[in-house]
Amino acid sequence: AGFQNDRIAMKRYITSKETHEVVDAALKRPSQRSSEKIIAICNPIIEAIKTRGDAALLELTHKFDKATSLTSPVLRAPFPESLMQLAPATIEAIDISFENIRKFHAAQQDKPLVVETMPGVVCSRFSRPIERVGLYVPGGTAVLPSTALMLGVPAMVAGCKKIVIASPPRPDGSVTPEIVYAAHKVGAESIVLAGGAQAVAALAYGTESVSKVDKILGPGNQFVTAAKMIVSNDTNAGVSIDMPAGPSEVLVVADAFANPAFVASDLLSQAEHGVDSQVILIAVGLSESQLFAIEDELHNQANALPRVDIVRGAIEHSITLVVDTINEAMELSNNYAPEHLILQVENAEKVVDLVQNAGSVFIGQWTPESVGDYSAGVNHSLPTFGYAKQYSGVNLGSYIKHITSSNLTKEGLRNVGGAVMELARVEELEAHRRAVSLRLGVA
Ligand code: HSO
Ligand code: ZN
Repeated sequence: AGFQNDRIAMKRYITSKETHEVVDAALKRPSQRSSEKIIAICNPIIEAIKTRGDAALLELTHKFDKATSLTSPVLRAPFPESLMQLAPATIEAIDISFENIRKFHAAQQDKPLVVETMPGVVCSRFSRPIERVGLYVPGGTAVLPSTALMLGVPAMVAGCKKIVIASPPRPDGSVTPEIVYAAHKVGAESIVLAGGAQAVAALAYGTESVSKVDKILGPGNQFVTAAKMIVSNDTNAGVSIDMPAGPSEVLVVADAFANPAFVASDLLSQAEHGVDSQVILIAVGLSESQLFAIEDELHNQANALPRVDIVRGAIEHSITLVVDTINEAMELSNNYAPEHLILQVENAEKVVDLVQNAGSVFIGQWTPESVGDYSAGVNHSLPTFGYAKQYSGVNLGSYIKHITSSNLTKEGLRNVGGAVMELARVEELEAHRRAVSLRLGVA
């Protein structure tokens, strides 16, 4: 009982009173179970799928998802209406979100480029969709039909020919109707009723009933992530992945203009994802009483949440950093490279100029992260664990390859041929040089 009454509070650091080392250590992500161990668990699972296909996939699903009644690992489109029975309000919410996500990702389509680099030398770039994509929609402590939309809508917009969704079934062998409805809306060809490394392997190599794909996207636990890494390193699989994934995280920058209740609600909406989630508050020039107001809100709101126990776990390794200026705040934020960055500060729009590393930014007090998680139109599949330093979140480009072309006239070959022949000579690749000299009738 004593435990239940413990105050739910993030550890507080006044950065001006701490060394750099202490602040950096405080901003370290909670460490992950050693990836070697996870890889050692995943390898035999992947091998089993490769060698025994559907039979192994079903066995593993029976074992890990307790769906012992499941007899076929794949549900093929068209999906029966009976599997997408939803309340009208749910359908409306999915439809609105679908449309906003569609609009935002459709606008990301780039036009073909054509550049004449020299007279008669025309270089072009055009795009084509990746033909077959596998979208992993996690199960676990929450059902995430929103992830099916975030991964599926851009695939549909990009024009991917085959969209395969994989998601662990419920113990009764069924998929949540919201996921089936989302799969139907994005035009998925099938739903693979499996999770974990086994689902990833099935998508990478194909089985009797699972279609092999060219790219696997979507978040997942450490086994899913490790399996994605393993299959993408296997040249025999011929499959790529979106990005490495870690636990979800948010960093909120708040100043005296921020509403303490709003700030707390944003921290908690990320904290409820999992005990391994990390939430960080950077408080800019807040007084003791302002800090206390946020902490009080956090404690009270947390205790009213159904997932308070998960929140407690996440908050245990979450922190507040108190800084003096917005520049300090943004420097810390850029170093941390948060998946989600929420700016609840005066002139939040201006502060966006200072953002160097972040998955997605939520600007101003009327923009909770949850609108981006579901319905605003931006994608919620974002780089975590500091990977926002080098990765973009899932976007239309994630489903597209760019192909370049060159097209020369004889005049063009005359204009550029000298450079080609000289570089071929330097590299001592005579056939390269002759492919030009022969055409131009020169020595
Ligand atoms: N915040 C999560 C996405 C999500 N939230 C799904 C609710 N459902 C990771 O970006
Ligand atoms: Zn979320």
